[in-house]
Amino acid sequence: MLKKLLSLLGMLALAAPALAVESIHPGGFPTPVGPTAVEISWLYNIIFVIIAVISVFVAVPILYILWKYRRDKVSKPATFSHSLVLELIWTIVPALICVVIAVLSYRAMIMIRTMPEDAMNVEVVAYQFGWDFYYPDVSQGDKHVSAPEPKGDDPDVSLPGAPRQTKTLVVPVGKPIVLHVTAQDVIHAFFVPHLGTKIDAIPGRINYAWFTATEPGDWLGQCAELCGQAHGEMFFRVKAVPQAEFDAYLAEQVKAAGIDPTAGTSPTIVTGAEGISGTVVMADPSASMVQKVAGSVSTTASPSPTVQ
Ligand SMILES: [Cu+2]
Repeated sequence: MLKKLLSLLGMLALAAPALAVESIHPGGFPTPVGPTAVEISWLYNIIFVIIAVISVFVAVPILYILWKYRRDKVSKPATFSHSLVLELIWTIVPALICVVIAVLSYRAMIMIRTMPEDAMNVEVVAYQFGWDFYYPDVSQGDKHVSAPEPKGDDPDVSLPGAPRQTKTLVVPVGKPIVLHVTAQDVIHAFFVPHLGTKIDAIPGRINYAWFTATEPGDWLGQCAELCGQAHGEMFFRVKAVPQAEFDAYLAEQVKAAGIDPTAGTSPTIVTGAEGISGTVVMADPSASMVQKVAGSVSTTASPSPTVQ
């Protein structure tokens, strides 16, 4: 009987990864695009498989033992107190599994948190209830190149009687994009599931995230931090286009910002806490847009209300 049970457990354990991988996409992660999304999706799948196998190994013996040792079959309880071998196994094996998950997670975290060197910078300013995207690499002094206002309604997020527009962040295919993210009012979060990018937009500070869209596409993003009445309508899009198409798009936005591309210098991009030193940044004409927004927000805690 024990042999039969073990072979059944073995079969279930072998089938579990296949079942797990099959069931991931419907209702799970969307098909990942780019290295950060692939890394997160891969980590999720591995952990899912480990958990599925553990669940089978725990649930099946419990059900079997409940049935096998039910009261009308075994009236006398067992008298042994412990088993050193069993206890060693069920302490060491879970500990090893936790170490494996920790190492894999840490590896993914380092990869996601390390900004690539040859990236294009994009600044993201979230507000109640929308998004602004800036291209600081081609901005000049006080002239900030930004993504244009949306033209027309977005059928994917519009409801009958409630048309909605979505601002689009256009990026070139294959180019790493470093996001410098802040907020004007309350905490928001920039979230594009397909690209594996999710980062809080916090007033008074600049957060960083990166992604590379490895194929052309148009993906819906949404605010992922409850931020007020219209939080559920804070959609945006990230659109990846070939480099030549992107260059033409960017040239148009540079022109719209009133910039002469042959003169002047771009703002200094600060990738550190020094970018938000309040008035210093505000007074600096070469500050980039997120530095200005982050620097203009007071991060001093408000005095606690008087309790009567
Ligand atoms: Cu929100």
